[in-house]
Amino acid sequence: MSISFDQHQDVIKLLEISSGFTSEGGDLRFKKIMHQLLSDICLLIERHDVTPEEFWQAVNYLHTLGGRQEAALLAAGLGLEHYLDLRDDERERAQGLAGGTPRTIEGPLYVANAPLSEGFAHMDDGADAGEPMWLHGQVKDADGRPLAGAVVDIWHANTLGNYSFFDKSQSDFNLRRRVKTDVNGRYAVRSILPSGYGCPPDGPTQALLNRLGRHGNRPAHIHFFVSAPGHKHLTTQINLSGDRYLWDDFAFATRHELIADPVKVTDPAIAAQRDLPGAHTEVTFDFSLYPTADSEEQNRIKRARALQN
Ligand code: MBD
Ligand code: FE
Repeated sequence: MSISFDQHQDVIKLLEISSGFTSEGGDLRFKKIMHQLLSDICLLIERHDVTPEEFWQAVNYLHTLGGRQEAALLAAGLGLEHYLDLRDDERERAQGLAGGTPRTIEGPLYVANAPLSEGFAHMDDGADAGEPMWLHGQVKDADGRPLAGAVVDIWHANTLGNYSFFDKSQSDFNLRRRVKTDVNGRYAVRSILPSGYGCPPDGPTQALLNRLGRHGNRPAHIHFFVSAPGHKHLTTQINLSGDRYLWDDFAFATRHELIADPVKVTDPAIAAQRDLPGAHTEVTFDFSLYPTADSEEQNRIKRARALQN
């Protein structure tokens, strides 16, 4: 062939019609994006000489991925969610709005409207005999002043790496709480030390990762949304030092500034002060929130989540 297939007049015409370029209605930006997507798929099929069998295998894969509600999990595992973070970081740098605690991916396992309390919350229902964890810290503004009344929305896995709601063996909102910071900008929770997450071994995400020769594991981590009026909404996580996957996270969420060091506390006086039965692990993490550029206080982007009703 002297002429590349994607330059073929019939293909050009086909993609223009299928993307709606020759139709009146619809959305022009969406048409352009679909045109690019379809052109790229055709080019990929040509370049790699994708067989019809391979093509229909991919289509069936999408059916399975949707059926298992793993599309957002795959987006994390392929690094696309982290890529969006890199773009947000770059945009903030370019606009001179960078600063504060770094963002990192939300992941696919958030559930909205966890119980809200003032200053302190007990996050675990007691069903998991994990290592007791005292997680606490302070929320500050860009000048280092404590932010009272900030909402710290926390979610994490149990000792098996599973999250309530998605794991139906756990009680509703287990290991999910929202805490409002006190007058000194402080939050504190009693919980259990989480274990790292692993993709469902029989699921489509892990199947794809296997074919890439990759694992589907994350280090032990704790998720946060931190928000306060007039400040940028922060989506972040802390990853716990000492975990073998700390720098080998399949979802690329670890950042140097977001590593927390769990500390063993054996002093009975401290345990008593915290109303804990005894020895426990303390995790301390402070947040720095920067002002928002727009007047909206809730400027968090709505994202794809597993259907939760
Ligand atoms: C998780 O717990 C998680 O945080 C991400 C990003 C992906 C899968 C499971
Ligand atoms: Fe997670």
